[in-house]
Amino acid sequence: MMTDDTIAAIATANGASGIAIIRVSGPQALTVADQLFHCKGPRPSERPTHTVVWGRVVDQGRLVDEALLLIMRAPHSYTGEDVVEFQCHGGAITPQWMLRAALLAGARAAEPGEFTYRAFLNGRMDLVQAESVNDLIHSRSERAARLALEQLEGHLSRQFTGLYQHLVSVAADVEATLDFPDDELPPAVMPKIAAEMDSIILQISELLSKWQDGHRLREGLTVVIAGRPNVGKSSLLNALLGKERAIVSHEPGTTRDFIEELFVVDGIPLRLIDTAGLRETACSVEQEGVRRTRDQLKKADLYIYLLDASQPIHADDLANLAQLPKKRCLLVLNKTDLGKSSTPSALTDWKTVETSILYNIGIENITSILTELIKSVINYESIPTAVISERHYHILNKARHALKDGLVAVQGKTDQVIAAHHIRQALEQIGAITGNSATDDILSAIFSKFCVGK
Ligand SMILES: Nc1nc2c(ncn2[C@@H]2O[C@H](COP(=O)(O)OP(=O)(O)OP(=O)(O)O)[C@@H](O)[C@H]2O)c(=O)[nH]1
Ligand SMILES: [Mg+2]
Repeated sequence: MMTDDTIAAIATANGASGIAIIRVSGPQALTVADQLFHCKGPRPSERPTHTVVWGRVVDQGRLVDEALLLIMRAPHSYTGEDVVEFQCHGGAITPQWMLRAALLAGARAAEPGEFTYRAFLNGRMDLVQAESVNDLIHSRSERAARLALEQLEGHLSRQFTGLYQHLVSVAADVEATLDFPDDELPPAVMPKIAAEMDSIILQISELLSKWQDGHRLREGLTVVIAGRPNVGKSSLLNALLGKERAIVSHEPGTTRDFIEELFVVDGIPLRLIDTAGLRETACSVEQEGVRRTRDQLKKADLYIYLLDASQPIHADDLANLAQLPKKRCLLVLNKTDLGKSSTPSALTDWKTVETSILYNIGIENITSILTELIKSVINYESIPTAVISERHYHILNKARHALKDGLVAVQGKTDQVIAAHHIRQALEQIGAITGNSATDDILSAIFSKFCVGK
């Protein structure tokens, strides 16, 4: 990516919309605006920063659109460079014309993430904050968005920066010991360094322990809907989603391949999975469906197990339930409109909801118990400081390894040079998180995931 040229992109989503925004950033941004934008009074480049002006965009004598122009001069802009934004009419055509006009006036089409990359290079945000921009855009639930926003505000960056600075001071201490012959080193020095390293390892471990929560919050919890054929699993999926997503039929064995849909409860994204009914069958396609259901059952976070309440419980149900973790499972006794058989005593201490999904009865009770279950697998309190990115997780793990090796060297007094080497490694790792020591490869891997215009 180059940064001394001027880039342009449509910053809003494609499709019919009232307004679209064309963003231009770089040293020539105001020149591009001067060429395209015709307004009363001074030209864009003669106007102060943070002003808005109405005018017409004209490309080679042809009117492209009426638009508002926003002027944000360096360094007070998203990228830290001169930025102009055209607010024009949305839709499939006008924004494309506007972009083409900006390109003809001297800008270059931006690559994905290039605006945020420039913001990073110009010190407007660190790498952790830049990543959160992408997380925010792709958030699938309110809580995930709030977490990304906290990260953008620097919450997580501050923790990493603190860690980095702590590590820098330990590294300096260790390097200083290298200048001493072993027998002249004051005896308190190495134990103090070891204690510092220990506390950093602890901090990293704490961050890592919260990763699971952050990760679940972003990717969503997997909730498998299971049970014997024909009990109403697909009906439940449809009722929760409020749409006819899965085929429902009175024939047992209707669902074969599993069906996955996103469903948000209490701000947490859930990946609801409707599965093939569990039974022995001669049909090879259904057998494959049942095998896939069992696969899903092994890796789910939460379970909804349906029973036909009007029928006496089947031995298979008891066998299936014995495989599921009681604390993470909701038992749904469906078809109560057809009558109620008594619940076996073995199931009385399971979380249970009675429903008649066909008549839309009891669905809210399912969502409220799901909320309780979610709380049992995600620690809501720890979320604001959760490490959510997989990249951070892997780097922190490596840094912890390096530090542990370093600690062994310090404690065993094997060799301070080796200890210093491990600490430097850890320092480099943590630096790669915030961008203090990120390589070009890391940077392009991060920013290429962005959409164009961000
Ligand atoms: N009476 C009654 N019928 C229901 C209820 N819920 C679902 N059904 C009916 O039961 C039949 C089976 O429903 P599905 O949702 O297809 O059941 P399933 O568990 O997905 O079945 P498979 O995909 O075959 O495993 C359909 O005819 C539904 O209309 C209910 O609460 N009461
Ligand atoms: Mg089904």
